[in-house]
Amino acid sequence: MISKKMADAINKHMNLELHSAHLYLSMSSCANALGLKGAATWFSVQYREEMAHFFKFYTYLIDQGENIELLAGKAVPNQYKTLLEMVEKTLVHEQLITKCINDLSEQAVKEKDHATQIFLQWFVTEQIEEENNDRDLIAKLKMVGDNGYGILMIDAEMGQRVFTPPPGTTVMI
Ligand code: OFO
Repeated sequence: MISKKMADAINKHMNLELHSAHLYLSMSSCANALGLKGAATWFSVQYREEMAHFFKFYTYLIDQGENIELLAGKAVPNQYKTLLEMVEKTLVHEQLITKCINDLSEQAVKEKDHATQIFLQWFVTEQIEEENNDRDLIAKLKMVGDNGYGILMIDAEMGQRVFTPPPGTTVMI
């Protein structure tokens, strides 16, 4: 049993996760256009992670007997000058997602909705990792500045990232 208010808030956030997926898929294509194949891989893995997050929310609402509502997606930017700009924008976006997850958690506490509180715990922890990954990359990119060799080293490292489906996700991704 979930309140209408809680279900609506989760539905809205589920759509934001889908927006995140589009944002990172677009960044993947922009990284590719800059000749940074490793970064393109990193962002495509990020895209798949966001789709997994989307499906976690989707499945939760379905399991709670709710009908999901897909809201029309907003267009995402497709022009970035540098990899640093992309990763900085990624961090800002993830900070917004963290705030949204915290707001959902607060609402679940207020409503004494224990099931939703437990469900959201995974996302609370996940957001620490998401922001941390971005901060690490920003620090490295600032360290190398305009040095092409340094950027290529970071690009090669980013290309090592592989997608690991988060626990409880289906094979829909
Ligand atoms: Fe789903 O964590 Fe990023 O947006």
